[in-house]
Amino acid sequence: MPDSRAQRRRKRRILHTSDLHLDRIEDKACDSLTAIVNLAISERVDMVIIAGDLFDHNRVENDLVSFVVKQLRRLPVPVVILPGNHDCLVPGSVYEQAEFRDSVDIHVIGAPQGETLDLPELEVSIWGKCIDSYDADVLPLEGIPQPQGNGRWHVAIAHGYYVDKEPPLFYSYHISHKEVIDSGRDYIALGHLPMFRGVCFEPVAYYSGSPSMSGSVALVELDEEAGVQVTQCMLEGELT
Ligand SMILES: [Mn+2]
Repeated sequence: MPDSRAQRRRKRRILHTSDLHLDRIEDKACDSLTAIVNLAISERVDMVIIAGDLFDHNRVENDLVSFVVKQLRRLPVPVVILPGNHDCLVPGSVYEQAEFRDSVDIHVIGAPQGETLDLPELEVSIWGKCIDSYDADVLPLEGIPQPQGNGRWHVAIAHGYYVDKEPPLFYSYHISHKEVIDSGRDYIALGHLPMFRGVCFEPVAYYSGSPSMSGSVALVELDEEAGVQVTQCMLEGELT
C-alpha cells in the first residue's frame, strides 16, 4: 500500500517461534531454545517473537527460569514474549519473576485488553493481548485497534485457533478470519498449533510451529519491495 506521508520502511527480519512448552531444565526443548538464540544471532535478525507457551506451566523451577533468561540475554536484539494459555499471566506467573522484569530487552506483553509495544529504533510496532486466566475465554485478536499511520511496520501476536469457517473445531481462543483481514497489520505471528503453517496471505499470518514438533522456526522478512516473506528454518540438532 503506497503511503505518501511515510518514507519507505527499512527492511526488517524477525525470528518468530512459539510453543516451546519448557517444563524442566533437562528438557530437550531447552536445547531448542539454545539453537533458536544461536540462529537469531547467525541470521542477524532484528528481533525475536515468542508467540505464547514458552513455558508449559507457571510452576517451573527457578533453575529453568534462570536458564531461559540467560539464553534470551545472549540476544543482541529485543525479544517480545506473549503469555499463552499454558504460561498465562495470572498472579504468581513465571513472568512476574524478577529476572524477567529486570531484563530491558525482554518485553512481556502484559495487558489483558491488549497493548502496543513500540520499538522506535526498529521502526516496528507490535500489538498483542496476553492470556490472563485459565478460563479459555480470551479472544486473542478481539479489540485490536487499527494501527497508527506512523511509518512503522505493524505486527500483531496472537495465541489461539485461527478459524476460517464455521463451526469451529475447537471452542476456545478463536482468532477469526475477519479479525485477521481487518487488522491492518503487516504480519501476524501466531502460536498455539504445533506445525509451521501459513493461514492467511493478505495480511500474512503464520503459525511458527513448536520447535519440538516441527524442528523449526519461522523467519519473517518485512520488505517494502518483496512484500512479507516467511520461510521455515530448520533448527540445528532437531529431528526433521
Ligand atoms: Mn497454547
